[in-house]
Order: sequence, then C-alpha cells, then structure tokens
Amino acid sequence: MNKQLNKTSKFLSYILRHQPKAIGITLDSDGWVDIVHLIAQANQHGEPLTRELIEQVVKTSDKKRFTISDDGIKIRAAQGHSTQQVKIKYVEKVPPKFLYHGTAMRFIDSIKKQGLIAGDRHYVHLSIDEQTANTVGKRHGKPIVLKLKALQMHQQGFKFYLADNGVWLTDAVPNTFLIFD
Ligand code: HQG
Repeated sequence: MNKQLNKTSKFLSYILRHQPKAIGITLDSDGWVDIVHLIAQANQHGEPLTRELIEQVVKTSDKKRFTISDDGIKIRAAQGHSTQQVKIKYVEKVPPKFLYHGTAMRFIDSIKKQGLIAGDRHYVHLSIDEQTANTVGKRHGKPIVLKLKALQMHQQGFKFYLADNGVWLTDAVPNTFLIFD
C-alpha cells in the first residue's frame, strides 16, 4: 500500500472505529455512515478524502478492514470498534477447535492472571491461524501467539462471532482456555 493509501486507511480506522465525532459524523448502530457525508465532513476538517481513495483503500486493505454496502452508498469498519455509537449485531458462530491471539511478550504475565480482556475495544480479537496472530502481536512489541481452546469454550456457553473480514470476536477469554507453552 502506498503512503497516501496507508494514511487514508489510518484516518478511516480512527473515524470509523474510534472517533467519528472528530469530524462531526455519527455512525448508525451497525457502524455505517453515508460515504458522501463522510467525504464532505472529512474535507471540511482538512482531510483530502475522495471516493476514489476510499475505494482503493477498501480494495487493497490486507485485512479487509472496511466494508462498502452492496448498494455502494455506505461504509463501515468490519471490526475493532471502541466508539459507543456502534453495537454491531455480529453473527454468532461455532468456532473451530482452536483460535489464536497475537500479543506482546510484555503482556503475558498479566494475561496469565486475568485471561484476555477487550480493553478499549468491544471484543477480544482472535485469528484463524498463527501467522495472522503473529502479525497482530507485532503491533505491540516482541510478538507471542497464544492458542486458545475455542470450541471447548463455546461448548461451555461462551459466544463467538465472525466479523465481515474473518476476524473472530468474543467478550473475554478466561485464562483456563489459553495454552501457554
Ligand atoms: C492485550 C488490528 C494485558 C492484547 C488487529 C492486545 C486486530 C492484555 C492488547 C485488531 C490482556 C489490546 C485488534 C490482559 C489482552 N493484560 N494485556 N489481561 N488481555 N491484552 O490493539 O487484539 O490492524 O486493542 O493481547 O488485526 O492487538 O487495526 O487489540 O495486545 O484484529 O486493522 O491488549 O486490530 O487490526 O490491543 O488488535 P488492541 P489487538 P488493525
């Protein structure tokens, strides 16, 4: 991704996941906003956003961070929200036997004690494979990948959801379901 697209992607993540108010927009409870309105408000706040840039970011995003509605009118972030405006009703799914969580070594002691917690975001984010989890972990420092007994957790009543982009979500993961080796 080139520099301009990367910058636009970060801007969209910030607005569509965390601070829509920063450019005076409101997301609906499913996270959607009208693209024409988003562009107008972004431009008014000095961000050189265009429909073309948005489409390029959506197309080239390695993690499929953003979804454009089928009618082409709206956009939302697939997951990762912290803003209270959004409460996406994710589809509940039976997870595979294992899922993975990438984190940094420096968090391990705390995770061993508390399990995984969502922090500022609405959910704990889980990956389908170790490689993806490793990439997620690297964002925070020296990465470590934790394996978790997802199916067993589900069988004990914990809910799992699958976002538009293949990221698995759950409220929290008690440490007993984590494999530290
Ligand atoms: C850690 C990215 C101490 C957790 C990714 C993580 C993902 C604890 C950090 C999405 C803890 C939160 C989310 C505990 C959890 N004690 N630390 N008990 N429980 N943590 O960024 O999962 O590139 O909010 O391990 O691909 O890293 O932005 O979550 O390290 O899908 O599109 O607290 O964001 O997508 O960090 O990443 P984050 P995450 P984008």
